[in-house]
Amino acid sequence: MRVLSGIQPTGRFHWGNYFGAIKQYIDLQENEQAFYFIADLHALTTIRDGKRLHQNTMEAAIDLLALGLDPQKATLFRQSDVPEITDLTWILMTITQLSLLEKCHAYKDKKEKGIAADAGLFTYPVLMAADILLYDSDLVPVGQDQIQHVEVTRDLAQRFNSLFGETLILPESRVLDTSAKVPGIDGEKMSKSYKNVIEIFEDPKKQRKKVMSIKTDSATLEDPKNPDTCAVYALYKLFANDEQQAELAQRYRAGGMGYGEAKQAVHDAALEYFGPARERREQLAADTSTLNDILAEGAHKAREKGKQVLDRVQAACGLGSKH
Ligand code: AQP
Repeated sequence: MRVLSGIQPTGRFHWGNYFGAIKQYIDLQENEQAFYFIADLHALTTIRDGKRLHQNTMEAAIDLLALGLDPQKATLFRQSDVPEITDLTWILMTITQLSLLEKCHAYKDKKEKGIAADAGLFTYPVLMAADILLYDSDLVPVGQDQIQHVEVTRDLAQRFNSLFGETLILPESRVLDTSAKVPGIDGEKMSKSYKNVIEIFEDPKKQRKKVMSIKTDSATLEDPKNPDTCAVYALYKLFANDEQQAELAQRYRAGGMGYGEAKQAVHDAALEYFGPARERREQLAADTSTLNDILAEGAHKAREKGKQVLDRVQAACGLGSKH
């Protein structure tokens, strides 16, 4: 089975990216054919600074490797190193109903928050569909916010197949119930564009400050607290084992424990959890030539597969010379 997923280099990765997506990437590389890419073409809709985009892309690759992505097991590549992707995007664009894109919540949400929408942001789900379909992907590990885009991918593949004959494979999304929507410091979905993120590799002091600022209700120290509605508890659950989770939940319900103490527990647990990755990251950052080799090798493998599928698609719809 082929697993594929992409992640945007729009800033440093945060806990939502890790528990929603990256952790799944690492688990799935063990037994599946995994393709993971850094979505620099997608990031171009928000970053208009060439140096910064390049730098972010390299940092993203280092972060993924430090977090456990193994280039011997998974193929890691940069989206823009596979130019076939934009050929397939155009082909899919010609069969995409505008009404389908208007319904996509990533675009709708950003527009509602006053984030300027251009054609790139509006057509992002078509590029994402091409990302998935170009490699005959079966499974796409994502956070909850991306399920709709995988549905759009299925719709487009189905439409293409019904117009031109069976050509494209319909993918399934894979979402983990426990981390489908990681909350940010304001309790909303953790998201770079909502500026509520806690970055994985942030300086520990700065990270602590952010953790201590997580929004809670106004219950006093003595009051019993509800773990099920509390962002601090939701974040603690990501790092803790079952026993630790049950213990904190019990202390919440009993009262007598302040949110400050719970936040400190989140901070300590996160430092411990990502400690080994922080160390690996320092070593990887010092060796850019190995990093470039990994990305070049990944692009080569991804392109080989991408070319095969694009040939099939072009032949089906009458483009190019292969009929
Ligand atoms: N809060 C989250 N909870 C669970 N999963 C999440 N993901 C992102 N935020 C959460 C998952 O991370 C993967 C990579 O996402 P992306 O590169 O598309 O970035 P994003 O979704 O755009 O992340 P942001 O921070 O929300 O960025 P902006 O603000 O630029 O949109 C995806 O699988 C996503 O589901």
